[in-house]
Amino acid sequence: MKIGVSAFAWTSELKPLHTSLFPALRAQGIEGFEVPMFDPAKIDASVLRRAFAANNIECTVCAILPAGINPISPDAAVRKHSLAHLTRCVETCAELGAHLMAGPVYAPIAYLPGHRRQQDEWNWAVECFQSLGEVLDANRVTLALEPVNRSESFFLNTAAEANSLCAAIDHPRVGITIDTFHANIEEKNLAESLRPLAKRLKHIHASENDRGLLGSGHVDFPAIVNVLKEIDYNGYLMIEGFGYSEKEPDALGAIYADPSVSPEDIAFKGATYLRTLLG
Ligand code: LER
Ligand code: MN
Repeated sequence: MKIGVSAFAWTSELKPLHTSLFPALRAQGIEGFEVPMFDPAKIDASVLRRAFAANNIECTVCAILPAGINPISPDAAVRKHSLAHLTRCVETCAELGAHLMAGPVYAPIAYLPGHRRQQDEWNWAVECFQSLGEVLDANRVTLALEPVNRSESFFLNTAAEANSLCAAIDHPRVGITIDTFHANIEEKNLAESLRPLAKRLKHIHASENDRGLLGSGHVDFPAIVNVLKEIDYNGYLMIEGFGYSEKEPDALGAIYADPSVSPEDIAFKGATYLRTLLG
């Protein structure tokens, strides 16, 4: 397993100036850095790609759908536009040199239409991600669909649901991200919920129950890491937490993080904690 950190610790809007963080990340043994992608056109892929290569850091992406993009919309025109958006996201991953795109890309965050998931919506999601398969192959990108908790989506909340969706899509480049923050809310037994995913599990967002410092809350990371070892998971433990810094007004942490926990604490102390568990 490899340890990485998401830019979300510092910012939702990654700017080329954030590449100045990279040498310190590498010096701390952090191998991967996750780029949040809302609008792929806003990402300066060539600058970032050079900085990743210069610092020997692997890039992964977390795509989050902006307003107007919705693969499970009842409007066929919106669904078509959404596939085009996802295609641009995957192409931008390739430009960044990333081979993995995580994120809840089946629907926008907080798309809560007020009904249970319907069969049409499930079929539209399957259709969308099957259609994306060729683009994933051509760009050598794996899509790791991320279930999120019920206040962010009605569509995919649990590991078992994500497993069923992936089985229906049935494409080798479509797998699953499990974010321990969301799973802590939705699973009866978080660690055991990972076991049936086996090879479909492509990515982990390691996140405390309050999105703060790993090991400071009640997510049972020792049990999670044990199951990951038992299923031979060899992807990232990508730290997705939010720190507080006056210098980072675009961070979600600026709104709710513990003021005594900085973005660097989230990354460096989090990585040290995970390394201890990996042994
Ligand atoms: C993205 O990785 C995530 O976990 C979502 O909660 C973002 O809103
Ligand atoms: Mn996540």
